[in-house]
Amino acid sequence: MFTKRVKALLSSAKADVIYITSPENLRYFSGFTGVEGALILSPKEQLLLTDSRYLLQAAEEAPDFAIVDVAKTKPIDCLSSYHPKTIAFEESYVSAEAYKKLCEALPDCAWQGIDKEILLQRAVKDEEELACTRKAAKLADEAFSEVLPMIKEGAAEKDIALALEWSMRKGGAEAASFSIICASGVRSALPHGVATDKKLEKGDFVTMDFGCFYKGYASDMTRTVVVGKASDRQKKIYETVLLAQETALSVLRPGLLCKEADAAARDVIASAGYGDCFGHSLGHGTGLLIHEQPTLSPRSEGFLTPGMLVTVEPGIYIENFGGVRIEDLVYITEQGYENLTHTDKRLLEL
Ligand SMILES: [Mn+2]
Repeated sequence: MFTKRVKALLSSAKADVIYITSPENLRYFSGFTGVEGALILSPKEQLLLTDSRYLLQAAEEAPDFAIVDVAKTKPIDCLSSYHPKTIAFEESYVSAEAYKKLCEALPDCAWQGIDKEILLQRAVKDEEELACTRKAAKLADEAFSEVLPMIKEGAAEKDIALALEWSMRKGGAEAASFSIICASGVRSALPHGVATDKKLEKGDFVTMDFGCFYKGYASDMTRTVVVGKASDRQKKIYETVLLAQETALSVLRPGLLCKEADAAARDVIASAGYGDCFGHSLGHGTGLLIHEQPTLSPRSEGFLTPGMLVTVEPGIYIENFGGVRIEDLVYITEQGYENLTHTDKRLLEL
């Protein structure tokens, strides 16, 4: 019996057989959460090939798939048994070495990438994926309010990052969705300043960018606070980023070009005089990976559709001074969007 997701992929692929090996796509198409295995999909059948470490788990997690022990049938022999003329595969995942071997084993076969089709399919989430993401976002919100009392002069960035991760994991997350960013003082000008031993000082901006995986789905949020009283310059930067973030949110709706969302935030930052201080794109999709389609950047070609998850995260970064980023994770609906991040965005002076 074909799963819905496999059916959709088979109808968009123009190959005789589809060969999938990345952990995220194994999981997406079959439900199997092991990190090594292969899916071989054809109009005839859907197979999950894996080794003895995972055979029982595979049968349990992927009940709609025929499970094949790779000790008995190697993926390459299985593929060749279809006598395919074309095989679709993940060209951005398969290593050059593995690709060479595949070509040598099946010299008359044409290999074509299927990454684009898969990313498009994964960009639109179903109810179950939304529910997992909603929970992951909630765990991040809860971690922030739990850790808030700790954010004060003398606390180490690393300890704050660890406390955020501890809280999310305690709440049921499998892991942090990336190396948690906690960057204070001049370090907050580093958009991806992973936490260090630096201690928070009076007057520091503190940018915390974090999230977790819940049942495989990532969340992502950022808040920036000030230790002690904010200066006028800090207030102006913060209010500009907040206005940019809220302006971008206000235009989100199905049909909007991804680059229009980016421009909405970028224009606010530029007209406040900080045009050179916002180097990254406005946001990205999330899902089984922390960065998925779509991308909200000035170069994006796509547009928003209901079911997409995107982050909205403008920032201003000033070398030798500091930076601010504010990020929410939102779900695109038929009418507009739903914000999955609920932590307040007014400037906190701690
Ligand atoms: Mn992000």
